[in-house]
Amino acid sequence: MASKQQTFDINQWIEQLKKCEYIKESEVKALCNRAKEILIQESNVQNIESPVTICGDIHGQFHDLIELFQVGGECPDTNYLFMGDFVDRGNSSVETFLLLLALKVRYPERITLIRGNHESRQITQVYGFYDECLRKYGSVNVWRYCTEIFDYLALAAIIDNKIFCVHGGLSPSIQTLDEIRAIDRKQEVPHDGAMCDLMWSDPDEITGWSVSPRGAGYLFGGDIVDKFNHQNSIELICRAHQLVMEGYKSMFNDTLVTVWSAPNYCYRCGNVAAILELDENLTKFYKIFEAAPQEARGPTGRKPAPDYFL
Ligand SMILES: [Mn+2]
Repeated sequence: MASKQQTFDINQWIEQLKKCEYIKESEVKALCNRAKEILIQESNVQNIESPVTICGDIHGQFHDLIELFQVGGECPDTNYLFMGDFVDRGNSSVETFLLLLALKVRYPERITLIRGNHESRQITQVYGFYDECLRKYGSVNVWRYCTEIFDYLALAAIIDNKIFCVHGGLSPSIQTLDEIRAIDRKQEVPHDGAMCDLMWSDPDEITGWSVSPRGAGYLFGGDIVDKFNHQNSIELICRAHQLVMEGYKSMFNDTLVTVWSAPNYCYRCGNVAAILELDENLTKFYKIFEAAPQEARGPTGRKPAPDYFL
């Protein structure tokens, strides 16, 4: 007998989403409910084992995400860690986030998603995701389901207890990983404090801490990284959050690296993208890729925001 109960066909949703077709609102709701059950179990600093491929910002560039999987291998054949900023800026934040979330539900041990500063109710109302949900679904329900899931995403990850991964960077309020583990993360990204800094901070060629021109988070120098890494027995900090024209950038004698995975950011920056593959010995191998060819992406929609500072 027909019932109102939503059938849960995760494989079919993944297939649809991979074609950049968005799934029904009721299916998004069911997907988010299942994702919540999985994400709530994860630590603020999610433990991951190598081998794993680390990715930076995607920003709704769906066709470039498909290109990323071509370059890095499909999930679950390749294990993935995505370091946040799945949404905003690009034309397909809905399909991008829902595909990653569907892969998380289907292969929870094979893909890790951590939160970026754009996984926020406030930021997504300014930089595109809110408008895109409204345009594609005719209501804000999908935006509400997704932003609720954002609150459950891990804040950071640690690979083989040696490589610390976070969207933005360090915080003057945080000395140890245990202090990150103690944060109550199930909330909107605050305007200041430890949780905010992890998503907003940037490394810089300075000593100590400095005010960030972003208006949130801090700038931190190599001495801060040395101290944090030493205190937590970490070899490397891996983070995203800043456009790098070459796709990745190593700083402070290879103790910190930025990985950026949105090629030709905002469809106009002309940069290449990178992913960082770590084998079971944590040997690093960067793979560089360019934007998906124009014929793969269809007509581009709305113009990107005039600045790309966030
Ligand atoms: Mn960011």
